[in-house]
Amino acid sequence: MQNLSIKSSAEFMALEDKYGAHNYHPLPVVLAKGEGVFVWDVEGKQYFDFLSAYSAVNQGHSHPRIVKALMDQASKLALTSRAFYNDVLGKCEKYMSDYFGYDKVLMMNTGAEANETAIKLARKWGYTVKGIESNKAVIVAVSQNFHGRTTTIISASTDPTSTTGFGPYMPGFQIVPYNDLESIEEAISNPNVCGLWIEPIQGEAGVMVPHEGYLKGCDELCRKHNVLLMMDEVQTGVGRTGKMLASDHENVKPDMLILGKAISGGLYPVSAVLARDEIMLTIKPGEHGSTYGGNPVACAVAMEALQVIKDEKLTENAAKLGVTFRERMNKMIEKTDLISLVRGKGLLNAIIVNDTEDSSTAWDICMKLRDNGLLAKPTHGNIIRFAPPLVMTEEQLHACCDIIEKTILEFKIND
Ligand code: IF1
Repeated sequence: MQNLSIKSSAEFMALEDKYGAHNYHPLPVVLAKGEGVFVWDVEGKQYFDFLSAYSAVNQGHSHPRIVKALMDQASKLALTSRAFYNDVLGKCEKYMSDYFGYDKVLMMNTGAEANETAIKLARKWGYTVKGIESNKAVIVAVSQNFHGRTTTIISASTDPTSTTGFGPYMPGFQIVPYNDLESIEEAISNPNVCGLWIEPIQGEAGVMVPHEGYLKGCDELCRKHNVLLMMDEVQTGVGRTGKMLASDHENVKPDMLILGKAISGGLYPVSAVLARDEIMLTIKPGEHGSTYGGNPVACAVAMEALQVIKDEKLTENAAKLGVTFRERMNKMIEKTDLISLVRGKGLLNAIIVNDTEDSSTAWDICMKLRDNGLLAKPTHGNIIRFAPPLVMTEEQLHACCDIIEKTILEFKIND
């Protein structure tokens, strides 16, 4: 590896600024090590990680079991492509199908690719099973969605930051208001609709939790109108919200389950779509694929990462610590005008800062949180998302709440 003699945070940030695309505005901290709930910067300062790489690191940074699975497989057989069989993919497909209760799984790499795959499956099912006229299929999505960054996915986005300057857009999407079952029924009663595409909780939009019964209502409407319920659990899945899947909070079993992020515990890009045979087998050999999709390393990592979730009871821990976290935040909110509310499920939460969306207050609070040893980042404008690894202990969670409370109660706007 090139031995650049740089070592300070400032030098690393300058390097990224000079040689990297400016498609992010990271918090100014340069990380060099991660272990469990902790990360360390290049100067050796320790932080609690309260973002978990947007809920990809549910199992904690560099979980030893997952690292071992990665290294063992990588040193044996890393990539065959799907031109040939291998001795890992079938085991992983069975493991994941049994784990989530579906007939089959289609393995991809990123959450966006899994959502793209779900779009293609829904359309193919629409034409070959539901009987929609060729090229007339419509997928209904909801406002403030986030499903990834590809040009097809942003064609269903209502966020100008995601869409401006990237047209023309893919046709075949209809957007209805979020959390509104009436508008969903009106839209999916159109016989050309093949899928309803939602997140059970909207992460990027600011941890928007729908009203009780929303998911059940969506499912019932999909049954009534013969439309596939496509559930994007890329961010909410794998124990994050205190259930294995956020859909489980309402006992909803979507027709298509879209997973990513924490199915590999942050060690390797792995994503997947799970569905019953009637849907999955509409795609024939040669009609969809990916060079790395379902490769042996991805499969070995995914099976170990998912087993860790069960073995360490991380879903139950997220449920328990989530209650503690929201109780602590609500007590803090009583002592300050700066924060208006806390919302979320399990360990996917957000606080709403009492300032305008375009103010720098949420960012400034995150900068102070960084100084006090906790890393988080604003999602939209005045909302700060809090999503620590699910391996956190009760004691560590209270230490984090102490940091958040100290930071908020000492914070002076424009300080
Ligand atoms: C970025 C957001 C979070 C996702 C859901 C699919 C994907 C994501 C529900 C795509 C990815 C990431 C992407 C990353 C930041 C982060 C994010 F702010 F973009 F929206 F978490 F909220 N479905 N979310 O949350 O998965 O292709 O990234 O593997 O693009 O800035 P991916």
